[in-house]
Amino acid sequence: MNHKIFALIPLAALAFSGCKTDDVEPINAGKVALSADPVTISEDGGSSVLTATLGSVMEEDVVVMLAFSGDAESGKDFNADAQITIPKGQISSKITLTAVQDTIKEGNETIQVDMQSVTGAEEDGVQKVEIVIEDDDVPAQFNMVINEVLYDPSNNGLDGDANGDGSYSQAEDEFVEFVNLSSQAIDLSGYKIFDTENSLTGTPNHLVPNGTIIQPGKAFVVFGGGTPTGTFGGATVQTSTSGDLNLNNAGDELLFVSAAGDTLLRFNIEPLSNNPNESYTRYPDITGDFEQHSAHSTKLFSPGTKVDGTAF
Ligand SMILES: [Ca+2]
Ligand SMILES: [Ca+2]
Ligand SMILES: [Ca+2]
Ligand SMILES: [Ca+2]
Repeated sequence: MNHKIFALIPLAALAFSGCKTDDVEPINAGKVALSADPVTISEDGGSSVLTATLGSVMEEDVVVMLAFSGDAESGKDFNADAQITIPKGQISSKITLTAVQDTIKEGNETIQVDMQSVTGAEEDGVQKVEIVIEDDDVPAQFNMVINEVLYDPSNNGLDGDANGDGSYSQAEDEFVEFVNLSSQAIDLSGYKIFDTENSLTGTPNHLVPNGTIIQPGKAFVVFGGGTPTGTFGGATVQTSTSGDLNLNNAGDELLFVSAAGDTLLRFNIEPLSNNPNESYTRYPDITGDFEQHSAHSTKLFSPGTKVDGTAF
């Protein structure tokens, strides 16, 4: 039947060559989104790049007017243009927001950036970003986020082998991913992770070893156990000191507690208890709400990296 195969190949090739990529309009064509990077900056010379990105290029300039709110004041605590212009034919444009140094002990301050108006395109839903200015006149404040949690690794073959050690284990492949949002390194020595059961007994599921320092913007991943194998985006990777994070698929809570005993972060699994066989991740990373990982990726999880696989 070889002749049939030979007959089919040219037809398939013709079909592909006749299909231009610009035949298909993206669903966000004519819409503009806003992002900020990084989302935490130091008062001491820090800056963040605000980017307006179109879903498709436009034939006229697109002008995005920004509105700043929050407890940081424009012109006093930071400086930024209130306008981003995307020239016609370009997909995006950016401005830089810069922190203003002072000697006032005001604590960390927050800037909310919203789109006040858009000319030449349409705001893609509600676009807003939040930027924190870290005061360098007071001791560094804790500023980490839980970005991804896998409490229900898939038991289908090795689909759930999140720690990459070549075997699936419900207890070992569970993980939690943190990101240090601070512009300063943080020493997590003696910090603890508890689930609900262990918080009652006082024995942590994980006691962070001495000397665990997470650099600014970098990720920290704790697996239940096993032998984590891979690069994990260069994240600091540990396995739980108890051998089990023991995150139940329903009705459990994960607590992140400082060495001094203060509960700093909580992740409540209950609202997300639908046995997804994949992780829940913030989307967009860091700033978004928790969503199932595969909604935004071909992967079921991304320990140590952003959803798209790039490093923090
Ligand atoms: Ca200062
Ligand atoms: Ca200050
Ligand atoms: Ca494994
Ligand atoms: Ca991730």
